[in-house]
Amino acid sequence: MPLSKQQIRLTVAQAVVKYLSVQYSERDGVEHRLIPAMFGIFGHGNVAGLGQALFEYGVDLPYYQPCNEQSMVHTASGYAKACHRMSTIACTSSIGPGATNMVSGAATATINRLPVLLLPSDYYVTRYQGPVLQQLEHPISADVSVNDCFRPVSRFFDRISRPEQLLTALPEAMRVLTDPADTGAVTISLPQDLQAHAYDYPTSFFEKRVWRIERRPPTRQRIAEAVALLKSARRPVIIAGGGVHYSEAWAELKAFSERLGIPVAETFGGKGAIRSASEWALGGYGVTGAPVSVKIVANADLVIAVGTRLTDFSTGSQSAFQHPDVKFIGINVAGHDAYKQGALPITADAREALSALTEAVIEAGIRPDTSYAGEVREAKASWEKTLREEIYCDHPGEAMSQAQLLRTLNEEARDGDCVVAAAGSPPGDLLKLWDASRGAACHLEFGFSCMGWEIPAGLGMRMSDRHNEVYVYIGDGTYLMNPTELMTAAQEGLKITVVVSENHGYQCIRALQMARAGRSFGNEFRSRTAASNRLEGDYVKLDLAQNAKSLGARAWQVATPDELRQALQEAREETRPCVIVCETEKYRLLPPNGMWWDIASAEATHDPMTRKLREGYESERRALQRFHY
Ligand SMILES: Cc1ncc(C[n+]2csc(CCOP(=O)(O)OP(=O)(O)O)c2C)c(N)n1
Ligand SMILES: [Mg+2]
Repeated sequence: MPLSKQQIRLTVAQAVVKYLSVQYSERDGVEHRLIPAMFGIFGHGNVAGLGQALFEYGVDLPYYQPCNEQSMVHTASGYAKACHRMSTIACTSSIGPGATNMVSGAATATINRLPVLLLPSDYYVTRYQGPVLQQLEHPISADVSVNDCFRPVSRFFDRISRPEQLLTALPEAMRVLTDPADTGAVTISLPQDLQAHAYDYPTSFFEKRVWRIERRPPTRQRIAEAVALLKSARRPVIIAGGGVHYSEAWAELKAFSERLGIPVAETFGGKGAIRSASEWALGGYGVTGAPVSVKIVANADLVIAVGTRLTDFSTGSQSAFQHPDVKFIGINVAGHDAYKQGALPITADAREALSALTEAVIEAGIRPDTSYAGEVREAKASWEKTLREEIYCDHPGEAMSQAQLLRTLNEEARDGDCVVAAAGSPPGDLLKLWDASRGAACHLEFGFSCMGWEIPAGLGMRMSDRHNEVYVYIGDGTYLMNPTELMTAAQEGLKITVVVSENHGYQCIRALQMARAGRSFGNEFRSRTAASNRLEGDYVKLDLAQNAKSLGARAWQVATPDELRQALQEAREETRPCVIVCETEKYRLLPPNGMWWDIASAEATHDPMTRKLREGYESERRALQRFHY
């Protein structure tokens, strides 16, 4: 039965390409192409399907070539993050390992609520060929494939088994990608034979379609309830998360904070939510945040969480909120997050909720408490003193510290540039030290904290902005895990500047290990010694700069802040991808801020060191942890 009079005969893969080429997003009257490009690595699963389709129909859906399927998903989520979720990139993989390589990318995107469209290939839908190369056969479930691994890490999953299913699957995929509460990885599994099967699709399916990214308004009743809480609060604080960026609620957040005199602490996702200098900005907050924000939050009687998931890094594993009568307001597009901590939930877009709240408090005549302003000022001044005297200073006989590295990078970054980090000590260091009020944005992926996200995500950010510098700040462990997208950056002439802190190991994990187990084990890049049969020998000599050169980058090896500054200035003029390897002091990580994190020491042990640490852990847990519901 024809579905409409006008039809066009296309393969399933050609229909996907044609459909994606005409999808748009729109918010506040501004339209963007929802999916302007597709990344992919071809194999037998997609070369004759999507590969052929991109070649014949891909004029408006340019193809990009990554080096690794996980990386291409990271590129897509980095791109989406920089576009504040208005656009993303599609990713096609072959079946089997190509598909499963995308699973970590999918989880990273979903946890960070970043839209990505994944098109893994799948086994033969027609079955008569028997198992195809790379097919996992499930003995009692013939319709299971490795692609079922995508289900828990996707916000929408469909396996297409007939060509006409695209008519419902693709619109639903677009709806989820553009829904602020539901968005994340969307996976459409495409059997390899089906990709090449033809069907007479209605031509109207390929007409331009615009998907509005809705701003959900708050209800009047919730705003009134929030005003009542604000009226009686003496020490309110705002915890700003990634939702502030995604909603582009920067001005509304600042206005609300300044009008009411409420200090703002920023989570990893929310870093830079206060974009210009403000006496109420407390900077980065959480287990690795600045001590000033930790102190103010600990004593707050009203915590207003805006667009944050409140993970353990923000709650200090439920030790952070110490005021005996602390109350919470949760502003979030997702009900799941708005209700956390037993909060008064305002299930709404951050910008809408903050402007409604500001209007309502003005009407209610609520005035800021001036003594609170003095306290905030003092706490900030004391942190600035610590920075000057203890953190940025030289330590004789030691290599450059990561704090000195970061200060140099911060000083060299200009308005419009951005810095990217996800794992190791870099995201925590940036959260604590990066001054976003200088104009350079800070994109931290700490939802999944996926080592290897940084370089590909930086590439995605570069794709969204070809003018400003994109700095990727990573550790040596992270560089070793995934440097290969430097080749894609070179291939596309997309410059990113990667700054690597070479401290010869997974030093942030070693520091945690020393605090909780008390013994260094398995976290440094050292060779095996015969005596202990452990990795306790010499540090392995690496030449990461040489490695980066081999992948098409220009590279520098530096040892001092001045050398780093010089390299950063040269990198700014460069068109190729750049990698600056900085030797840093191994154990000179940034000092902790006093916030607790529930990482348990071993409950049973013969090691006196570990036993002592366990005792400390238990007494801290008893003293600090409390629950809010
Ligand atoms: C894919 C992945 N594997 C493991 C981890 C756990 N992990 C977190 S940080 C880290 C060490 C990172 O080392 P490096 O990049 O050198 O940074 P440093 O700790 O030295 O600052 C590890 C292994 C992770 N976050 N992601
Ligand atoms: Mg390291």
